[in-house]
Amino acid sequence: MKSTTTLSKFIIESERNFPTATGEFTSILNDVAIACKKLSDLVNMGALAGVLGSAESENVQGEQQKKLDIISNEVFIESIEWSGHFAGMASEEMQDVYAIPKEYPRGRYLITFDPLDGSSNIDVNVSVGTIFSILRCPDDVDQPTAEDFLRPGTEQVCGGYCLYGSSTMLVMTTGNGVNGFTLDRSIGEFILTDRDMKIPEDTREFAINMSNMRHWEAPMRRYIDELVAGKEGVRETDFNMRWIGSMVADVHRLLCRGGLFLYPMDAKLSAQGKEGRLRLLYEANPMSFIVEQAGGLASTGRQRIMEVEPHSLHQRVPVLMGSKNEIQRLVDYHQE
Ligand code: AHM
Ligand code: MG
Repeated sequence: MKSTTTLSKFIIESERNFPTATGEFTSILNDVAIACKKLSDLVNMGALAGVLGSAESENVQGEQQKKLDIISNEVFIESIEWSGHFAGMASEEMQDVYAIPKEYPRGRYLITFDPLDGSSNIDVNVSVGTIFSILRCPDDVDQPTAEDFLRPGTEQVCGGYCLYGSSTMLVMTTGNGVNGFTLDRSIGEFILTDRDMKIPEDTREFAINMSNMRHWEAPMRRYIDELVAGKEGVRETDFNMRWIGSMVADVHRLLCRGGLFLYPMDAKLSAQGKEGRLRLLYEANPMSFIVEQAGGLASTGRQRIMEVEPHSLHQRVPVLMGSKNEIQRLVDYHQE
């Protein structure tokens, strides 16, 4: 019989390489995995679970919330708050830091998450995902405030996402490469299917919302103009474009076969007082951690994303990530 590696086995075996490891991380990731399994089930049931449609409410960022945004947030919190591993949490769906209820012990870690990213896709049966980032809580802090979460992405101890696509996949890094696990529904376990994922350094595929083109800055327009010009242009190659509109699905594609995921700064965003479209702490940072660990690059155009010093919980940043050589070229255009 073919032997399989479950997520738990993989983490336990990885922890054995670190003599000081306490096993706490195995437990944390198991809880996160359980949350993702529950969300996978809800997303999969769709209309049958009565979870589709608008919640008729707005989140802290003034965006329409879906019923499933709110339910996912509750499911995620409820799955991990009791464990004693976390000192606090922050989510896209909550304005302030979520304090661990008094009845549960407080732990040494902080987690930020987007429980259901790309949720505008949910009602049309297109892939969505969960994104999470784990930080160590400062030793002297018992009741973390927003300040304690404002740390650059380089301090993350784990970054991951779960993609609810044609299959459900959990992809994560703890700083030793990137591994992908596919949910085997017959036994309810995530199985290691994609060991040490690597992003090809070159690519002929990019993902961007082209409808914003007229608002982009000059370096971005130049770069995309050159790609779109194809064989007849300066690049002398035809490029292909894909845009799912779910960051998790678009980034997963580039992790599997190379590519670029671009949500640059634009004039429309700055007119709205925004510093980008995607959120730094629970979207850009964990995805950058994964992309870098898989050999890619992740930049705002002017700075490595993971080195951005956060100033607020729901801060946004421009995101340019993916295959190394193309992102480097785009960053060079920004510097010229
Ligand atoms: P959300 O967190 O409200 O779901 O928004 C994030 C999503 C990303 O998944 C996706 O890449 C982006 O928004 C798409 O934006 P747009 O609709 O502007 O193309
Ligand atoms: Mg999101």
